Amino acid sequence: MKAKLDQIRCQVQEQIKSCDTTEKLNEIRVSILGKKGQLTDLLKSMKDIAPEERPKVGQMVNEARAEIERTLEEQKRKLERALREAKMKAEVIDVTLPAKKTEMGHRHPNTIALEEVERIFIGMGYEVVEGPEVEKDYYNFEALNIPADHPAKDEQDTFYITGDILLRTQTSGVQVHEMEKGKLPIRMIAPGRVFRSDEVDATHSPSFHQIEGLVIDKDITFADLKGTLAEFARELFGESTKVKFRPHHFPFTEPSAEMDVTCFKCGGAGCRFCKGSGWIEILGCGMVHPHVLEMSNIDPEVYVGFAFGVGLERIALLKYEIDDMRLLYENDIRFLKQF
Ligand code: 2NL
Repeated sequence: MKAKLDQIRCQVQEQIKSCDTTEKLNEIRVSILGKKGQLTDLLKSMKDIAPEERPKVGQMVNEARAEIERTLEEQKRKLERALREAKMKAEVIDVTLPAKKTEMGHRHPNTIALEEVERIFIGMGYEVVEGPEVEKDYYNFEALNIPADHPAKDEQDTFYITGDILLRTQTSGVQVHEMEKGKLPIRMIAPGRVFRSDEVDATHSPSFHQIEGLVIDKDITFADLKGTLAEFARELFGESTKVKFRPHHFPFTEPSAEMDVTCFKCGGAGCRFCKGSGWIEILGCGMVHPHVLEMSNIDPEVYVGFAFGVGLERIALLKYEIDDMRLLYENDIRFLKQF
């Protein structure tokens, strides 16, 4: 019996130690310790042993069993550790490998131009205010002194949602809301998307962007308007840029003007870019009409102001020498990457 036991122990120890998977280890466990295992069989043959010998033999079998279980457990841990180490080795990251090239996004020329304009006016103490793209007729037209029969109000030019709700055609409404708040003085720009019922071509789009500016304070004069907008032009187009103001008409300003800048391509000599004139039209402006102030509860006897409006796409097209506005809306990354 003892010889048999020793034989099983030796043989099993060998088997276990040369075993290389946990599945095989399990098979060994079953073949030795399982219901029909060798050790179990041995216990069954206890009945053939003299009763006084049984406790001793029983103890031996138990010890052998404990020993085999220990070895099984040890080998199992060894195998698991080896597996973990192999896995870690396989997962090692080679930090010297060249990185994958990721496609980077790019700021849109409109965004670059807008941030530049905002930077200039913030530098002069202006606040940037945004407002809704859907507006009441009152804030888009009436409060700006645009009469009911004005051609701009025609359905051919304006997208109406209902009879008196529309997609704003200018960002002036944002400024009317600010004036109504009654907190003076005001020094603000209102950038944003505007809508006009235009056909798409190289210079038109039904949706584009505008930046309007408004200053209201005591003792503001046309000289303040000129100085401010001349400085804006110099910062945007370069120190040597000159400006000129041509009389114009807007219902919301009086007097009104359009401002031209010297062509930054030819410096004013005349070229293809400025169509030979040496000047490029850049914005509309004027002194806020007294009636516009009055409608927003500002006393035109005490307060005066100037305002201006400039197309963002126009600035982007000029600054980056783009000759077709449609390029700004196609979002072709090969185009956008250039700016
Ligand atoms: C243009 C130029 C302009 C304004 C916009 C304005 C706003 C308020 C009061 C008075 Cl709240 N004016 N904005 C002034 C002058 C020109 O835009 O070419 N518009 C069609």
